[in-house]
Amino acid sequence: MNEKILITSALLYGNGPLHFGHMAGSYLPAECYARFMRFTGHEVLFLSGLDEYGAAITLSAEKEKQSPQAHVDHYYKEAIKDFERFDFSFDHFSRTTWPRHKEAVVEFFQDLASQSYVEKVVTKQLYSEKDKKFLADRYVQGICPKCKYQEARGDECPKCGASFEANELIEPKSKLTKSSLTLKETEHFFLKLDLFKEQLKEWLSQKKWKPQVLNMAKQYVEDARPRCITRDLNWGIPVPNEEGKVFYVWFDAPIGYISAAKDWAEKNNDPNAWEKFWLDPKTKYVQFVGKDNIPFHSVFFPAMVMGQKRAYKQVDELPANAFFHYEGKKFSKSEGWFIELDDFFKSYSSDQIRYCLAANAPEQDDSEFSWKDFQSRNNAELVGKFGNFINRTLVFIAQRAEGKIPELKDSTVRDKKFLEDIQVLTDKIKEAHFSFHLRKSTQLIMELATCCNVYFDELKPWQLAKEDVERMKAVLAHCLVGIKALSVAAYAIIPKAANKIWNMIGFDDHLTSASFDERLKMPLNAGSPINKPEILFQKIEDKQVQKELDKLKCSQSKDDDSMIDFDSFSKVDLRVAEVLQAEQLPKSQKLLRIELDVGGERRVVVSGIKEHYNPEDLLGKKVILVANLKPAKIMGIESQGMILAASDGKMLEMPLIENLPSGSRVS
Ligand code: B3M
Ligand code: ZN
Repeated sequence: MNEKILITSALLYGNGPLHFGHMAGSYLPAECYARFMRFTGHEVLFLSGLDEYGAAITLSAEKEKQSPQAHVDHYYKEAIKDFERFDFSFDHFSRTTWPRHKEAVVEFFQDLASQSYVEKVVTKQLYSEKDKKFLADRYVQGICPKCKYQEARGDECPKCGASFEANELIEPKSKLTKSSLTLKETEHFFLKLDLFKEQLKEWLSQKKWKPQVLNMAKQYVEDARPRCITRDLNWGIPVPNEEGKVFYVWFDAPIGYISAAKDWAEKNNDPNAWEKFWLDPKTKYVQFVGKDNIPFHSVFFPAMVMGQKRAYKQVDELPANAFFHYEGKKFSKSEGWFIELDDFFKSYSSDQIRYCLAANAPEQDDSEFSWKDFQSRNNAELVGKFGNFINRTLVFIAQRAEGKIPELKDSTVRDKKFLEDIQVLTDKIKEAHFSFHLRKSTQLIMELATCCNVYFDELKPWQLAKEDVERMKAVLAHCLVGIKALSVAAYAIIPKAANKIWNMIGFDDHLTSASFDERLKMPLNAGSPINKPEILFQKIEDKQVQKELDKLKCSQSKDDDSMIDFDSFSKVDLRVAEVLQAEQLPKSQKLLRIELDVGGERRVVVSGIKEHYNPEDLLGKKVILVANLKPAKIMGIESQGMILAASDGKMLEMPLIENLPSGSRVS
C-alpha cells in the first residue's frame, strides 16, 4: 500500500561545513531512505535545513568576526552546494532565519502558554561579572553532573549524552575567558515537561525503536521536569513582549521541521500543501538524527507537539544513529581532523563516498571513515565485484553477441536458480531499506553482485562461444537480468551509477520513471543494442591513499593547539601497575572494576575494557596506569586512574609489561 511519508534529517548547525560525520549519521541514511521510498511508489516529502539561531552560532560568528546573519548566510550556501555534491534529493532544504519560521515558533509558544504548559519563573542563571552579561549555555563549560566528564558543555555532556541546565554544571566557567561564573536572578519561561510525563510514557510504550533509542528516551521521561525555553541573548526568535529574551534554540529548531514544509509549499506555489503531510494522521513521519539529539526528538519536541491545539504529526520512527569518526577521532575542522570536500570531490565521485558511508553507517555503534577502508570498499566491492560483473558481461556481449540484447529463453535449472536468487536478494534489499538497515542493504547488493559473478564463472560464456553460441546468448541474457537487478537494487545508494547502468543495458528513460517492482519485472528489449559500457568506478591506488594520509598528518602538525610541549607531557605520571583483582560491573556492558598494585599502593580503577578482556585473564598482568589523573566517580565507584589501551574502534589491546616491577615509572 502506498503511504505518505514525511522524512526529516536533523537541522545542520550553521556554524561550520558539512562533514562525513554528519553525512553518515543523520543525512545519508535519510537520503537513501527517501530515494528508496519514492522508488517503491510512496509519496515522500524529504526535508531538512540549517539551524541558524542560538549561542552555537553567535559563538562561532564571533570567532570569525562576522555578524551571525552573515555567518549563517555563508554556511547556508555551503550546505546547499555540499548536499548537491553528494547528490541529495531533498524536496527542500530550509533555514530557521526564513522569516515565517518566527510565526510558527510564536504560535507554538502561545498555544503552550494558553493551556498553561509554560510558566514564568525567577531563575538563577550563570552570570559573568567580567562581561556584565548572562552567559548562554554554549558559552559555559564545566564538569558533567552525571559522569563527571571535565569538559561538558552548558546544556549537554558529549561523553555520556546527559542533558541538563547550565546551572547544574559543576565548577562552571566561561568558555571564552575561562573566568568563573556566578548565579544571578533573571526571569524565564519554562516548559512544564513533567505535565506530559504519563502521556509520553504511554506514547513511547508503543514504539518499536532501537533499544538504545528507547532507553535514552525513557530515561529522559523519567527525569521530566520543567525546562527553561528562553534565553538572555540577542540572536534568536524574540519572545513576545520580553525585552532582550529569545527562545532557546532547541525550542525553535524542531519547529523548523514544520516551517521547512511550509517553506517548501510556498516555494512550490501551493501554500497549503504542507498540511497534507503535517496534519494528516495517516502520514508516516520518520526523523533521522544523531544519538546526541535523541532526548529532544523523542521527548522534548513530542511534548511540545502534545501541547498544541492543532494535531501535528508525531514522529513514528526515530532510527537514530551513533557517532561517525575519522581515522579514530572526531571530525573537527578546528583541529585539522577534517576532509576538505572541495578536494575530495576532485578525486572521487559521490557514488563512491555514498557507498562507503552507507556500508559503515553507525547504526548500532560508533563507526568511522578511514582511507584504507574507503579504498578497499571501492576497489574490492564497487570495482571488483559490482563493476566487474557489469563490465565483463557488457564487453562480452559487445564482442561476441553483436552488441545486442539476446533473448531470455530455454532457462535451465541452474538459470532458474539464478533468477530465483536475484528475486530473493532484491526482496531482502527492499526489506533492509524499509527497516532502516542501510549497512545491510550494501552487503546484500554485494551479495547480489557475487551471485552474478558466480553464475558467470560457472556458466563460462567464453567457452560456450566456441561450443554453443545459442546457449552462450541465453546465458548472457540471464546475466543481463542480473545487471538490471543490480541497477535497480543499488539505486537508492548509488543513484548516478545505477541510472548509467540502466542506460547501458539499452533503456533510454530514467531508471525511476517506473517503480522498483516494475523495473525488476520488466523484460529487456531482446534484439535491441546495448550502449557502450562505461567504467563506473575508478580504482583507488595505494599511493593515492598515502597522499591523503600524508595530507591529514600535515594538517595536524600545522595545528599548534593539538601539540603539547615536553613539560606538559612530563606531568603525566605513568606507572606499571599489577592487576590484583578484576570483576564485572553487572549494570555495565563496557566497564570492569580493577584493583591494582602500584609499587605497594592499592588503587581501584573502572576501565572500559569488558568487551575485550575476561576479568580472570587479567590477574597478575602488568598494565600501564595514568597514576595522577583526578579521581572520578564512575557508576558509583571512585576510579583512581586510567589504564592505557590502544584501539582502532573495533579491537582493543593493552600494552603489557613483562619484567619490571609494579610502580616503575613509564616515560
Ligand atoms: N542542529 C544539533 C546537531 O546538529 C541540531 C539539530 C537540530 S534538529 C531540530 O547536532
Ligand atoms: Zn556526562
